[in-house]
Amino acid sequence: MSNRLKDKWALVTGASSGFGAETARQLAAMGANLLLGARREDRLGQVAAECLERGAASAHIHKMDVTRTASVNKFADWAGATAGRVDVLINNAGGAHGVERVEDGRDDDWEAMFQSNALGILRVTRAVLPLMKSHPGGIILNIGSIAGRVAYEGGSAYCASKAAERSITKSLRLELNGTGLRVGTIDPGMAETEFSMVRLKGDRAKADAVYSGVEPLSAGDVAEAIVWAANRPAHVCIDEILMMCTAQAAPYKVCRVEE
Ligand code: NDP
Ligand code: 8X3
Repeated sequence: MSNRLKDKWALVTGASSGFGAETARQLAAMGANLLLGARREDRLGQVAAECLERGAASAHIHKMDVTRTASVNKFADWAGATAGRVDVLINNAGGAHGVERVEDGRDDDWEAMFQSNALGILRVTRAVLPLMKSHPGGIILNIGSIAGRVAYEGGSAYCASKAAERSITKSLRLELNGTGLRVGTIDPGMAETEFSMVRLKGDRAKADAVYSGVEPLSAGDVAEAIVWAANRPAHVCIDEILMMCTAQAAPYKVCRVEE
């Protein structure tokens, strides 16, 4: 496979764990330069060190919170000063908070999901686009979810925030037509990361139960799809990838084999 990512500048949000961290490691193995952001700076530092071991051309970190415009703008200014350009933007930061039905839903959970999963993508893209526009062939990949396509009970706000991601991706694809920039969405089903610990507010037993009796996607599986899409030639745009583990046919249809 041709390596079109060597020496390219890739910016990954939510690079401190899960898909983002693994995407950074796989981009590193392709020889990319990395600009990594998230709220946990210590974890970003660990990921950056691993990236350098794996062959990254360079790895730079900066604390950022996608729910805050000032933080995102500062991050983009830092990216501009560090790299001068961005070739690959991976809008990955986000997650789910809670599994309550609408009648029991909490405002702070709903707001957190819309702030990160929908508005975060808008903020980061707005701030980073000036670093991409004069470089045709660049690519923006947003991380959506099966939840953005198929709603399920207890998922109302998360599903809606990921449906918003899908619409944002489509609008951007239209708006950037003619610039040579590509836009796509990678939409995984259940994958074992810190996602369920965050969603279930640190309840280890409940988080483990999500993956019980099933081999879910791993962060590595999803990162492979992200890096594959980013590594296509400049005239090829992967608009969307929907991927689930074999045992999952829908958010609510998972075949579990209990021992
Ligand atoms: P993780 O919890 O392992 O990773 C989430 C990442 O997002 C962390 O690096 C976290 O960093 C970062 N993040 C969260 N909120 C913010 C914020 N406000 N500002 C900056 N960074 C933030 O989960 P995943 O890797 O699984 O999730 C990554 C994306 O994939 C999310 O958008 C999620 O919705 C989506 N997804 C997950 C699936 C799954 O089953 N795991 C399936 C489909 C989609 P930090 O806490 O340090 O800020
Ligand atoms: C995460 C996958 O099925 O928990 O986006 O919504 S699911």
